[in-house]
Amino acid sequence: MTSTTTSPTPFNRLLLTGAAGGLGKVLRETLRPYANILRLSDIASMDPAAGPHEEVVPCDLSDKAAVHALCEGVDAITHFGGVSVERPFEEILEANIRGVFHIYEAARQHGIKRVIFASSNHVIGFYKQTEKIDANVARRPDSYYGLSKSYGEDMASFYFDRYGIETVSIRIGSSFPEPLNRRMMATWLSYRDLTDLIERSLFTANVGHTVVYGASANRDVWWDNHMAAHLGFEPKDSSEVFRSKVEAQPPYAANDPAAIYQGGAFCEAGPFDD
Ligand code: NAI
Ligand code: 15L
Repeated sequence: MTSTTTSPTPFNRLLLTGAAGGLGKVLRETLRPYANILRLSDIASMDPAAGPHEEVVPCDLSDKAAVHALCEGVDAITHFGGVSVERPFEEILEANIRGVFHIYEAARQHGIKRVIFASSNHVIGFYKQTEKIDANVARRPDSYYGLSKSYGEDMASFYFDRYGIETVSIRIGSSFPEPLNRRMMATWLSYRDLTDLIERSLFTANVGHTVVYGASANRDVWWDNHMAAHLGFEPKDSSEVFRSKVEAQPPYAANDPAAIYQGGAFCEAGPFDD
């Protein structure tokens, strides 16, 4: 695969799903330079459109016709909407599994050629924290949620091979203002590094389907991004500045999944039907 990073000429209309969520609120601001019009969508209510560069289009991702209408006139999609934690399978099925299918079908029908998919470290959550893995390892989902992200990555791969729709699937670690616990010292992704990674994912040519891990330049490294070297992602921030604050928390018990597995507590969430 040959790639060149082009200077970011803004898209005319960029869709951001999940715009009312934690990351969506951040990206609503930071993605502004990348589009003449940012189309913001969520099932939840959000602040009304602030200016002529924004459009708010409410949508339930599980509604195929609504997603088709949502994607009309769009040039690229940053797909961050969906259930973002472990939940009963039926909830994950509607928002994440049907939702990602609806996004790709709409992309195909509307001729949209670039998708950024908010995947997650939970597609590989059952790897041990002592292992260093790249994007070629077999996935080891740790939850129904992780399974849905794994399915989303397969959907991205299929729609590239079959229809030439390019995707960067970002296996986001933990993207919050700061790491919230000891595990997140390794998985933390600053908002600045997330935005830089999305910019590269939007504007690098010939990405095919690229899988990239989204972590800042933290001291402890579980993920090797050599398979995504063409994106040129070099994180600037590090969780190290939060170490003394985080390590003031009590240590994990030796058998706590948060101390053993990359996916931490997701490895023991649920089941919900018992
Ligand atoms: P969040 O839960 O704050 O935001 C997700 C948004 O999706 C919410 O506003 C929610 O209303 C919306 N949503 C849920 N079901 C929907 C449906 N059926 N139709 C339309 N919208 C729906 O999550 P956050 O942290 O902002 O994450 C954004 C994305 O990034 C999610 O896809 C999440 O899985 C992914 N991600 C986030 C990580 C993080 O550390 N923040 C780590 C790994 C992945
Ligand atoms: C995720 O995929 C979740 O969306 C987020 O809320 C965090 O739990 C994050 O992973 C994490 O692993 O810390």
